[in-house]
Amino acid sequence: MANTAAYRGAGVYIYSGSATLTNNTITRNRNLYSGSTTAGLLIWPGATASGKNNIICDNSATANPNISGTGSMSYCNIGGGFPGTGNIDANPLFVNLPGTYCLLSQVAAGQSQNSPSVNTGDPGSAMVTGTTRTDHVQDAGIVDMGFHWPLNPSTAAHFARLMDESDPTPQVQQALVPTTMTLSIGNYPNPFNPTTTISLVLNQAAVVDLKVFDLAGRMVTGLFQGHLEAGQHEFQFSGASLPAGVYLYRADVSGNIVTGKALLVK
Ligand SMILES: [Ca+2]
Repeated sequence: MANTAAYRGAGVYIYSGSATLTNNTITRNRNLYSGSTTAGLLIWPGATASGKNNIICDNSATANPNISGTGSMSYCNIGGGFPGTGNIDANPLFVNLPGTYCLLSQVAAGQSQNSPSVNTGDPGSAMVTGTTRTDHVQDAGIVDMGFHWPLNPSTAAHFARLMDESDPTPQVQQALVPTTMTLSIGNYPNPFNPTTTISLVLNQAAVVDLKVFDLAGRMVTGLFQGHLEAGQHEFQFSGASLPAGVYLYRADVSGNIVTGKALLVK
């Protein structure tokens, strides 16, 4: 999968519970949000993941681009490395062809060398139906890491369209965020000196990033970053050490932006 996200976990974002990932290729995911973390596989605190035979490489984010969180991975190729039996950190040598991509370079398919992810999956894993080869031949021997494409190239092209998000617009994680998000934000008192309370009301749980900026667009302070349950939440903003003037606060609520103005008088 290759996607963009406005916030975190552009590829896979495991928000709660426990997930198992086997034979996935998670690559070329990008986070466009400044300061974002982990574009490949993000395992949120409290959630867990286990998996094997995955390729998680070449994702792009400010920090921990490929994976972060608590997980048990084995026989995976993970950029930057990850502890676990059989894990490697190596260029997977993808071969991209029209209609498909992220096939593994394989001598058997005519390439000059084998990808390090060929025949290095878990030797105890059952063989996956499908191919990682450019010549559309069923995987054989020890299972290869990564996604196995359908043997029929026309079907593979269909999968490519499903999985390749070429739209550069940041995407909200639709599968994980209910579709109807309603929210409101405000502050009181306003005008204020020296402290005001910013109130954010959510109708559902969300990942929130609340910051304050001056009129020149410079960030003054970050007030909150993390998960919030549905309901009303209050944050104190102190202007004690700031010059009088207008300050803008901005909350990114799982990709939805709300803003407000606070006037500091002295
Ligand atoms: Ca193999």
